[in-house]
Amino acid sequence: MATLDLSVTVAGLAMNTPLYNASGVWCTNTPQLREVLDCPYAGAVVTKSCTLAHREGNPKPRYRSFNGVTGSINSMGLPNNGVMYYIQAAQELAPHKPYFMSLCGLTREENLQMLSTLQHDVGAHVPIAGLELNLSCPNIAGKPQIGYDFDAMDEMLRESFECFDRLPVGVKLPPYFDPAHFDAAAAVLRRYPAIRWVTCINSIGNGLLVDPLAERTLLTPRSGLGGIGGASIKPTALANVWSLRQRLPDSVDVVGCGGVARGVDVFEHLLCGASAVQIGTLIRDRGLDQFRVVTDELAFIMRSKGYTRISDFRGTLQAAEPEEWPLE
Ligand code: RRO
Repeated sequence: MATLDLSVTVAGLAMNTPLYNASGVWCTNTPQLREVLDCPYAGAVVTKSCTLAHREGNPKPRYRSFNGVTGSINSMGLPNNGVMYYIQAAQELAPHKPYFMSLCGLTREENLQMLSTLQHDVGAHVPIAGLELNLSCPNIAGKPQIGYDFDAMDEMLRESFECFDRLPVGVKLPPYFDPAHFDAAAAVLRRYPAIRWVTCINSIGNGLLVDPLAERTLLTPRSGLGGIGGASIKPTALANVWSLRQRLPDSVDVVGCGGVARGVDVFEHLLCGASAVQIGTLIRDRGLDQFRVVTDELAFIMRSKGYTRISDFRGTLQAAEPEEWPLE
């Protein structure tokens, strides 16, 4: 049997498999980051989005899954250990695979301060592979998602690249639901050739889950509103991966995120043009061994189709054949 090559690159950084954790899942502290780094079926790790200072986040309950891995809702509220913690974690862990830091300052000044620290105060020996600017946290009261305000996003990126240029940078985008918004987001992103990847998508913001027996919301913070993840968001995630892949130059990788419960979901993300695929709800609810399960399923699909490497099928999605007698 031909050996399979599952290796990919994101921003030119080599990964032995296309899978890694979604930011926020299994990546808040050093032991969790170490576990992802030690997992042979994860090709990289990305940290929990961080702020300048440690944050406790929103009151609990702030995370619930529903129907197995069909869905999750969270209003974590950016609980994290602060930017210095994740810089030190990189140093301590000495990762042998890409270690991405996710940044999500509460204000513009906070983002610029974190970037300035990373630009000037972190030695070249600290093994951070790249930075992801989270433009799409849905869960902070009074802080709208910047990815939905194209002027603010443009301004944020302009200021960020004015003060930071020493590592590859990517952005985490919110889901878009209209082709005009894919166009507008891509137009902003194309203005910044330094952007090396976009991760699509963050959770679908401000869903509401109701416990009909208790007649209460499932979550406590923000009247129960929270970001929706899990299998039910796959169609939106795939639409975003595909649409941004079509609109961005080849120098920008698209990292898929959203709706991965099985290997076939990863296969679909890759067909839509993803360079790598992150897993959130499944790992959060069922554990890191799911990287192995999903990889085995992806490998089975590739073998059965005669593919030996990801580039054999990545981005090759075709339109449905027109039907002579459509059923609908
Ligand atoms: O911490 C959170 O509440 C959170 C963040 Br920063 C994010 O980007 N996406 C999400 O679903 N939750």
